[in-house]
This record gives sequence, C-alpha cells and structure tokens, in this order.
Amino acid sequence: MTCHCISFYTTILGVLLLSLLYFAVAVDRTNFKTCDQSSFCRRCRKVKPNETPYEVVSSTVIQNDSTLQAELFNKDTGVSYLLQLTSLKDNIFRLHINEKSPLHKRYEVENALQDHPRQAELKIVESLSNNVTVTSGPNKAVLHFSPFRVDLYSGDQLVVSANARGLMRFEHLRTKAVKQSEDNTDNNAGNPEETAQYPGDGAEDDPGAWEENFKSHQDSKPYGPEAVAMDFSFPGAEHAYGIPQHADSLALRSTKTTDPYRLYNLDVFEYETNEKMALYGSIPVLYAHGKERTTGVFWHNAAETWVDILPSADNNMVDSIVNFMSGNVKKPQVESHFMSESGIIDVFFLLGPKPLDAFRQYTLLTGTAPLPQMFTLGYHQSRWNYNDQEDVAQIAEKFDFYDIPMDVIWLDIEWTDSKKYFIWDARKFSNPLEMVQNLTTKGRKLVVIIDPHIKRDNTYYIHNEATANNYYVKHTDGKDYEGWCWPGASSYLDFFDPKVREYFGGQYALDKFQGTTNDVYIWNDMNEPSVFNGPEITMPKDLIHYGGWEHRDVHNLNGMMYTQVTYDALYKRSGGTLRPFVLTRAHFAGSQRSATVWTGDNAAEWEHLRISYPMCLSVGIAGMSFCGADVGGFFKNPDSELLIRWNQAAAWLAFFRQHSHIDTKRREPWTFNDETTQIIRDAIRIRYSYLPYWYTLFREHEISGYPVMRPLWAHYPGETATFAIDDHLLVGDAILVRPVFEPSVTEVSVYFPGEGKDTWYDVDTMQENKTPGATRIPVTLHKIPVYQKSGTIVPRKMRIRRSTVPMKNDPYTLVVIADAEGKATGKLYIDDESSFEYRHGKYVYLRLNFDGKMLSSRYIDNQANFETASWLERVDIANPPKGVKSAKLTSQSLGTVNLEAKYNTNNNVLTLRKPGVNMGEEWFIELIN
Ligand code: NBV
Repeated sequence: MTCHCISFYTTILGVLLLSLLYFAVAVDRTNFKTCDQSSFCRRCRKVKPNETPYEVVSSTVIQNDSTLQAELFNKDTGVSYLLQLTSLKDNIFRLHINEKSPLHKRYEVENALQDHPRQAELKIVESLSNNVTVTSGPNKAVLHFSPFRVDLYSGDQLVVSANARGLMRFEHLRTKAVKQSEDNTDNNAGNPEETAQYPGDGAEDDPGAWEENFKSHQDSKPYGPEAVAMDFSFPGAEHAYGIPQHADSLALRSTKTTDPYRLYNLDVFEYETNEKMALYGSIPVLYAHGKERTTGVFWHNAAETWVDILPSADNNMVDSIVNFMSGNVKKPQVESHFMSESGIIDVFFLLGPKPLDAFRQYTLLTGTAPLPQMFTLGYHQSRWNYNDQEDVAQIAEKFDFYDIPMDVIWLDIEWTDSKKYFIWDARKFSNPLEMVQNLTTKGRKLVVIIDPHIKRDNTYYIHNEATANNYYVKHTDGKDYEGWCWPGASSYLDFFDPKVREYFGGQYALDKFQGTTNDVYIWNDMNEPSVFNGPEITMPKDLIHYGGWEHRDVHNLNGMMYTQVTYDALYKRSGGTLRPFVLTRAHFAGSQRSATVWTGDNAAEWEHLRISYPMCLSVGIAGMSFCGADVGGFFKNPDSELLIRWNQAAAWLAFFRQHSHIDTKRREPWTFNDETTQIIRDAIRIRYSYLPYWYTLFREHEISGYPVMRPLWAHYPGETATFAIDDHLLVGDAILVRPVFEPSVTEVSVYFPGEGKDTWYDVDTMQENKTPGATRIPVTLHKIPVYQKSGTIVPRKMRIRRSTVPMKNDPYTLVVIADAEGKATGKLYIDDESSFEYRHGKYVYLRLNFDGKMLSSRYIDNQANFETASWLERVDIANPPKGVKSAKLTSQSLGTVNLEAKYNTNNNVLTLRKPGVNMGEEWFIELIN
C-alpha cells in the first residue's frame, strides 16, 4: 500500500512538474530538429544539381498495359532500381521507384489511398535512343534515359518534370561497413567490403547514418541510411500551395535561405505563426499554380519529410539572361524538392488543368470526407474543462437563456478517472447518462476526448489487456515501450495491428463504454503521438510496429490509423445507421475519410486568428475541408474585441468550436458584456442561417472532392492578384468572406474577384459592390464583409433555434442574386441530416434556376426521393427584373397559386413571401408584370 502511494504521488508530482514545464515556456525551438540536425535532410539537401547519377537502362524499357517499366541505374553506386510510370484515370500519372533487390522490404504506405487507383490506357508513341514517349488520353509523358528525368505534358504543354534538376536520391539499403580497426568477429558487423562495393552516395561518411543523437535521445538506426528524394519543376507556375500543416501563408514561401517546410507530426507547444516548422499533421500534396493551370504532386510517403520550395519570383533557375537577350518574357516556374527519411519514391502527378480538377484528382486517390451529420456544422462549445455534470447543465441552460444556438458540449481529459480513458471520474460525473440525456432532449450532443496513450496502471483493464495480448508498440528488444504523457507512465497501442484496431474499436461499444449513448461523439487528441519525454515530444523512430516496421517508416500515418479505428467503431456502435463524428489533431493523406481536423493549440492573438484562414484553406485543398480553429485562441485570454472578431471569422470556417486551455478565464459568449454577447449571438445565428448551404457543399464535396472552403484562385485561376490572398475565402463559389483580423479598424481592404464580370452583394444590406479588385470597405464591430456573388442562389433557414435538430423541418429562404443578364443558379441538398439512408437514395438534390422570369427547382437526381416537412418560406431576388407585380407558383401538390411580390426600392430586392411549396417536390415560380 505504502509503495503504491509513493508511486502515486511521484506520478502526480511528475505530471505537475511536466505540466508546469509544459506551460511556462513559449515555443522552444531547441526541442525540434532543424534540417541540419537531421542527417537525411542534410544529405538530401546537399545533392548537387545537374549531376544526377541515375539513368534508365534503355534495353529494359517495356510497356505493360497502363505501365511503362524500366530499370534505373545509379552509376555512382552500381545499384539498380525498378521504375514504373503508370497512367491513371482522370489525368493522373504515378511514378513508382523502388530498389530492384533491396536487402529487405522497404515500407510502402498503406491506408492513405482509398482504393486501387483506376488505370488508364497508355501507348508508346515514340521510342528513341535516349527517351521514350507515351500518351494517355490528352496527356503525354516522356521518360528521358540519361540523365534520368520524367516530363509530363498536358496536351503539348510541359506541366511538370521529375528530376529535372537532378536532385533525386535513393539511398539503397546496406549493411554497416566495419572500420578496419573494429573487431570483425562481431556478428552484426556486416560486410566489411560494403563501402567499397557501393561507393559514391556519401551516406557512409555521414555521422548520422547509422545512429543519430538529438538532445538526450539516441536514434539507433539498425537499417542505416535509406532516404529518398526527388525534385519537381512546374513550368508556367507562379506559386506553390499545400503540404499542410504549417502555421504559414497559403502560398508557400521560398526556402532558399531558410529550412525547408517540414512534414513530421509533432505536438508543438505554443506554436508560432509564419513558420515552416512541422505541426500536428502532414499531408504531402503540393499544388503549383500559374495563370494557365494547376498541377499537383502527391508524395506518397509517411516518413519524416522536408520540402524545399522555390516560388517563381525567387526562382533564378530559369535562365533570365537568355530570356532577356532574346527579348522573351521570363517564364514563371516553381521548383520543389521532397526529401523523406525512408520508404520508397511513389508519387502521383495531378495534371489539373484547373485548380478544382487538381483538388478532385487528389481526392480520387485518397477519398473525400463523408457527409457529416448536420449537428456537426453547428456551433460547438468546449473548454479544458467543464468541471462536472452540473457545469455542463448550466452551460447548456445559459445558451438557451441568451438565445444562442449551440449543438455540442465538449469534455476534455478531466472527464476521466485519472486519465484512464473510457472510465468516468465518478466524483464529477456521477450520472453521465442523465447529463447526456439533458443535452439530447434539447437536440444537443456531447463529445468526449479519448487520447491514445494508455496509463500503465495495473488496475486499468485496458493496460492489463494490452500488456497480456502484446498490443503495445515495442522496443527493438521486444519490450513494451513506455513513455510519459498525461497519465504519467504510459504505453501506446499499436494501431497498425489489426487485432489492436479490433480490440480498441470494441471499447466504444455502448455496453462497454459505460455512460455513453449514440449521442456521444469522439475527440482524438495527442495522436501524433505526443510523448512528453520522447525525442521532439514524440515516439522514438526506432520503435517497432506490427509487421516489423520501424516507427520511422510510419510516423505520419500513426494519427490517422487511430482515428480510423474511432470512425469505424462509431459506425459499428450505431449498427451502421449514424454518421460518425471524430475530431483529430494529427492527420495525414486520407484522414478526411475518418475525421474533422482543427489547428491545435493556437493563442488568443490577432495573428493566430488571422492564420486560421490560410491553415484551414491549406488543409482543405489537401482533402480535409472540415477544418476549424479554437475560437478565441487556446492559450491566453482574448479581450472582447478579439473574441467577437474570432466568432465572426470562425462562423465561416467549416468547423466552428470555441475551446480554451484549463488556465484561461471562462469565455462563453455571455462572459463579457451585453454588447459582446449580442454580437457573438448574431455571428452564431448567421452561421445557423447558412447551414443549408454548408450542408449542400459538404454533400457536393463528398461527390466531387471540391473543398468546401476555397481560396479565391480556385475560382479565379487566371486572376494573378488573387494568388497570394489568404485572408479571404470563398464558401463554395457563392460566398466571399473577408473577416476583420486587425484590432480597432473602421475599414478593411476587400478584394472582389471576377474582374467586374462577377459582382458581389453585401449579404446584410444586399448592396452591390461595383468596384472589382481591392476596395476599402467600412466595418463596424457588428460587421465583417461577407458577400454573395451575382448569378447565384443560396439556400438559408431564417428561423434560428437552440440547435440544428429542432431546425430540421423548418422552412427555407432562397436568396437569389440575378447577374447582369438577370440570371442565377444554385443547388440545395436535403436529407435526414444524420443517417446513412442518403446512400440508399433517401435525399433530394435540387437545381435552383432563375432565368430572369422564372425561378424553378428541379431534381438533379431523379432516382432519389426523400420526404421532407420543410417548405419554401420566402424568396429574395436581388437585382430583379423591372416592374414585377405578382408571381405564380406551380407544383404538383399545390397546382397553381398566386403569390404576393413586394419590391423594396431601398435595396432593389423583390420578395416573394410564403410560396409554401414543399421542398421535396419540383416547382416553378413565374414573375408577372
Ligand atoms: O487535452 C488537453 C489539451 C486540449 O485541450 C487541446 O485542445 C489539445 O490540443 N491537449 C492538447 C493537451 C495538451 C495541451 C497543452
């Protein structure tokens, strides 16, 4: 007993000390590696351009269905590789390079791709002594033999080249060379001839090749150097985007004089903005965009990766003198260089040509986000922590009292019994079921956190079962790895093991997870994984996962493996009827299929509010549209102005949740003063009024892969001035948002895209803005600039209630903005808002069309059908035809009925009240003069 207490108190003390440490300092860069401190990055970055030792062995080139195959030879080392260039459907190529006979298998990523990519026909059209040309549909690929290089053309235009700069590096597996002085009798010594046998790649000389130290941590590298790297050039492109997650601008900045962008899932305490440092997630997809086209590369590798970027403006690779002499205008070109610690080279080229095409191509490979339940798009109230069940009940009541809609209350780690996930702290939550029921009777839900570290406590059944069944990630000697996290001593389940996935998923079953119901959803945090005493606050790279893979190979995938378990478990829990909701911090390519993401531990600072836009845009074009940031900032306390502006901005990001650190002051919408409460209430209510539009966009994302929130250049790809804008966004293509990201301003600069062809209407006043491009727009504390594009129809619901559930059958309002020709179009998707029945045709998907005289609603999908109780309450037509006196609605159930039409001269809007038709049927309304 005594012994127990001592260890208990040391654990508590340890956690306290650690948490103090954890809270007292701002970002400590010394915790994280620079490229120079990472031996593979150093080696890859040192590769000299234009001296590639790789060449294609011309006699080995063969074509096999959709694939061109050849041997690649490194003339410096004598090592052979197998290269496959495959043509895929929808303008995608795949380049796959692996060692021909590796010493042992090299890791190839699993789970990021949704299915086997569909192949497309490929034809050899020219075979010359130094290259071979193949075509596939409108695209062409040229494989150059010596020096090795792959050029991809869309039509006749070269859009991306691999290894054009000759930076490819593929470190073959080898045994450790033994220095002359070492004892040759050592069994592990390997082949003393090794260095001589494969000279020339320089890895042996790198002191970090066979083991590497960082701070007090040693990474034993039993497999030695095994890095892979490749450069990609994008002629015609001006900017590069993507490769989230970084707290940086959307348009990637040059890394010429800085470290490369780093992709390595890490828990970076108090991260700073405008940084290329790694963060919680890594999605290795890059888009290069210029006036004429967008081209992407998806680097399918889950190991630590660094990416050098040279946007066109910083790129002097293109010979400007030649251009100058010949009178040519310098052609823009973006350069990139991907470097990964292990794995193979497996890269997908997304040939666009438009931005939305490239985004879609990426999601054809990695999947789209399944349509979320409607409640997930409402407002979420979180805090680390709501103290107990009374606290939760009071918070919910206050939202009702202040008439602020709210769909979900969140519980952070303090809900657990001493950080033993799945077990309630019975002192604070004696009756969780009643607490949940109190919420659900008002149409609300609960989310609880489940972290991946498991407390090493032999009174904890999960720990005991995991130990007994060998479910933990292991050291090389086979012992369970033990790290340090919230519970103190912790171990980490190996989610790469199917048995572990099955086991852990089973914990969510309602009969197992006491105190929960189908209305309790899950938040997965710390899944990078975060290990307080690990190297760079994560798991050592030489640990062993299922299948014998080193953690090094799979690190960036780890968090996604975890959220996939949660998603599947929630799906199973409801017998496949309810759409799961999982929030994740770590993420990788494909995470969109199982989780929503947020930007982690930001701070109550204007700059952090500002960066939430590019961060969500960036992850959005990388497939994860369902993104948000902690409203108000996680660390520190926002003042009322910052909190107001944050709510106003966040109401236009897909995931809208207020959350904050345990040491912050309460900041629920009513905690400042009446005016603040009222303005925040308005922001949240506006969000609810646009939910039909958000929901439609999410359904369209699921079908098309188009992001829900989009950078301006996604729709205005030829408009150069939009390329660097990331403090605006488009929701779908119809709503333009430019939040206020600065304190005490009375006006902001809004960029109106469309060069005058599209004009923009202030959604509050319906006033048209006629000046294209950057324009100063006045703002008040009550208002941020939000516009609807001319020519669009946006569905809304104007009866705002306490949550989305009671709004389900409420009537719709359509906001029609006629363009210069008097026309507008839009779409509306309706279903039961929660189940998977829509996958069996239980929905209506409507095309809304206004041709200047007639507004109609027609099924896009005739097969589908869904009975909704919602009806059409109102139509507002901005910029309507002149002289309309009345209107006539026709539908099957109503026949033809007359409608009153009211024209408002102040804002030039024609309103049709109570058309009354059911939204599930087709109808049309004629305007009558
Ligand atoms: O679980 C506590 C927090 C959580 O509130 C936050 O949102 C996560 O990003 N968590 C990190 C652990 C550590 C915070 C310092």
